[in-house]
Amino acid sequence: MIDLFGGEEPNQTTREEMAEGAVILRGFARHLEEDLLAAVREVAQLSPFRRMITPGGHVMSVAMTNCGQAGWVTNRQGYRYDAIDPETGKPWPPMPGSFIALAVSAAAEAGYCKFRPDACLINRYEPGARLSLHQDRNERDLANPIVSVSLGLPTIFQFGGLKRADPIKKYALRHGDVAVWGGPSRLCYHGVPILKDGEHPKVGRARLNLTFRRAL
Ligand code: MD3
Ligand code: FE
Repeated sequence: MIDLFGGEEPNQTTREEMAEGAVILRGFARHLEEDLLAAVREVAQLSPFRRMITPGGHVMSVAMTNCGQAGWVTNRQGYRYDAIDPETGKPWPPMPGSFIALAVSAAAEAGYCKFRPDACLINRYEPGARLSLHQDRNERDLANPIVSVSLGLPTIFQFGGLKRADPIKKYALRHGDVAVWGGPSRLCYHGVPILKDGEHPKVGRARLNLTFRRAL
């Protein structure tokens, strides 16, 4: 086969607008899959995936870890961002360079050219895991968008409105898709239904989601 791109994949992406301020960049992270998966493994070696306890006392079905200056944590006391991993007693692993570059370029592509993440929450869904409908409002300045990267098994993401009872739209999120949520969409309710069983060639029986935030 003739190598037209000198080994570099072109970052060929199609945009799908979900709502004002919310866009899916289809396949935006695909060419980075190897780097991203290796970096997830390195983070998880230092701060392992764990299932946290909600303020209501339930064990979450999604396993989580973090990297960056701040990490999202929950326990009986509530939700918060913390510089220290409560499991290791040490700071979260630094955010890998490949993560920062991807989050900054995806945000810029979506029109948020000043976004600089300081927190990356890594969610791991195994078959049966889900994340019920919620808003993300623990970040200090809600003017900053959230960038999310999907890897592994696909899901049908649930995207609602500013009120819990607003109608829900559904969007497939597949391996390599990046979504950016900002402006009027930043406080929209959203959730992830029960993950169906399957096997992804690079990720195995799981879906990984990286969410990049400006927390502090
Ligand atoms: C829409 N994660 O970690 S990412 C979360 O796939 C979370 O793991 C999901 O919701 C996941 O909080 C969804 C997509 C996402 C993230 C933040 C949003 C959608 C959003 C904030 C506002 C509106
Ligand atoms: Fe969320």
